[in-house]
Amino acid sequence: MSVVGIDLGFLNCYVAVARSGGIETIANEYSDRCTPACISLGSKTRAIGNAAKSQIVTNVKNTLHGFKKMHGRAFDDPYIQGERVKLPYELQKMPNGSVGLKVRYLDEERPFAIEQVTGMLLAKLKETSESALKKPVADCVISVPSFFTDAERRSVIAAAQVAGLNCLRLMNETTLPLAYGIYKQDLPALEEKPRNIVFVDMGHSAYQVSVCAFNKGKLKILATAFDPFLGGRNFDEALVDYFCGEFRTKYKLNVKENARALLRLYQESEKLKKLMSANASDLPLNIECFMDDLDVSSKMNRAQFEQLCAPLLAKVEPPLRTVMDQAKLQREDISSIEIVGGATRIPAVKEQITRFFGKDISTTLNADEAVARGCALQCAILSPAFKVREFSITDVIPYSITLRWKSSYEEGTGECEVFSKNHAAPFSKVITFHKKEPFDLEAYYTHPNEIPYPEPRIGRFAIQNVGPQYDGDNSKVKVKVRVNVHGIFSVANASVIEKQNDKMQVDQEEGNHKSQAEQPSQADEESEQHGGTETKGKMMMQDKLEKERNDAKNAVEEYVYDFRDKLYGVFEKFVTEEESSKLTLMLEDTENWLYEDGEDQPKQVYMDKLQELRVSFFFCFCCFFCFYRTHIFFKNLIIKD
Ligand code: ATP
Ligand code: K
Ligand code: MG
Repeated sequence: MSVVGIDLGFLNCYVAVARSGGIETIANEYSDRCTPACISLGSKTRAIGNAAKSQIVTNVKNTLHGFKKMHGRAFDDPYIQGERVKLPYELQKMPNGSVGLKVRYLDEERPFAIEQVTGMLLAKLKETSESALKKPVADCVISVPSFFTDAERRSVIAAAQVAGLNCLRLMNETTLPLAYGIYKQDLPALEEKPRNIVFVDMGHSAYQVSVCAFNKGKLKILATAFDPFLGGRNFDEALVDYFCGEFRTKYKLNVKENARALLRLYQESEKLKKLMSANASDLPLNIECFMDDLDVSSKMNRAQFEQLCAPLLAKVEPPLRTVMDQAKLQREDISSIEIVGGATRIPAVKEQITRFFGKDISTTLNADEAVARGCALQCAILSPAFKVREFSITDVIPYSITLRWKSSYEEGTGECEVFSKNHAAPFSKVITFHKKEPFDLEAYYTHPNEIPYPEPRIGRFAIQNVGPQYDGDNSKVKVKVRVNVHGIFSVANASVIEKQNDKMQVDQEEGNHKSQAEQPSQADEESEQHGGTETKGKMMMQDKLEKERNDAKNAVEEYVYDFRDKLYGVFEKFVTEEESSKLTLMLEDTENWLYEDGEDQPKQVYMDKLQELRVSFFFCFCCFFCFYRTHIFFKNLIIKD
């Protein structure tokens, strides 16, 4: 089993692996630890990462970048429409309403789904890790912004599948404190007051902060806050707008009409921005043969830059205030402030943070690599093959989630908030309903204007096979809802409690839980995190292993059912009859195996089986997307040269 952590950045991606007893950020074939999130397609070739970045200006319309936040969004989404007018490549509406990135590849115009695009990028990062580890890689942990909603998270997981990666956990970028805490020897003991640290990450596209409480062997995120629309790119844009204005009067050029010139201006502005971080004096901007064979030049200094970016700098403080309010902490409760992310290198950004907290900020963590390292550590913790110091991580749910229900027969409709904002995660809750007939549950983000996403609805779940009790009374229906390790909400299962069992059930509950739920709007709570307390240590470890083994087995079973559904459903038209019967046979074999030889196997065996299924599934998925003879593309993707 591999231990790989991937920082899937808007601009820059990093991969960290566990190797020779430590976590290491690894370099790609260009000896570069940073792989640009960039894909360039040509009539015969496909370049990803560094090679693609160098083609941004030469292969303008077919070089994809800046797509991270397109995940899970419809083409009509206001964010997508806003990006569309600024991007050098085209976007188009896919048949299912999602967004397609249109390029010319293998002499054919075609749109790629965002899962395919990120899938290509992830496949590249997978390759990089494979050549470092010198073995195949499947398991990994991938980072996502903490503000990603369900749809966005699901889409990233699908992209990982396209790349042949098994994402063990989507890790919030704000959980990077793991990279900090696991090595700290001087953390307060469990019974002592925790040490509170604020983490700030400003990357190219987003700004995220978290407050984290540390004790020995554990970290708990207390709150997160963010501005999903503030990052280095906004500072670049401010510079670009300024120079466009200047070049219009000085040279009579309309830069925004020329995609190539605009891209060059973006690149030079970014360089200038970085130089200004180190140097406060006047710095030149020169671009040769910019437009109409004209060389252009200008200059800027840090003071001017800060003035230009004043509206952006004013956005640094609000999330800091929010996160402190939500954690209910005063500034003096904070031991230190750790910053990561490229854009925190802007001196004025640092000043805003320092001023707010009234103390100096620390840079204990590597600003570029901490997220990838945190992911790799998480992957190591999840891997039974790796010995990592027990470390318990409690993350938070960034938005409150509400459940609504109705049934046609009863008048009963209602709603309740099942997870409050900043509730611990992952987490399961059991909610009890009193019903005589099947009913529907709909999950929503409680406050639509809190989420940076246009659709508050998460999903609809039908609770079936509910009837009255033998005496006509309501049945007691227990529904388990959860936010899983990926930060994704689901209704995990539902069960009807038969009347004769009622008493027993209640007794058990009273023994186990603090409160007993009778009202539909109340919930028993049941923590899912594995704790780090010494007393329970060993047994819990055994339980954990057994649970993982069972989960792995269930995963195979579920996959078989799901696959079969799709094979006779969405994939049906796209898979040949011959392939279909081959796959059917394989699914049958797997199912039989589960009841016979596969009944009691180690976890790894189930995981391998799952991987086998995934590869076949991937094949179908490819056929599914192959409306227009795109076989060749997918061959490129799966067969390594
Ligand atoms: P995101 O976290 O939004 O997905 P990312 O992880 O790809 O994006 P980072 O690699 O953390 O982003 O940061 C990239 C940004 O940091 C770019 O805007 C880059 O110009 C900026 N940056 C890097 N170094 C400096 C510097 N020395 N001064 C100013 N800005 C810098
Ligand atoms: K990054
Ligand atoms: Mg980042």
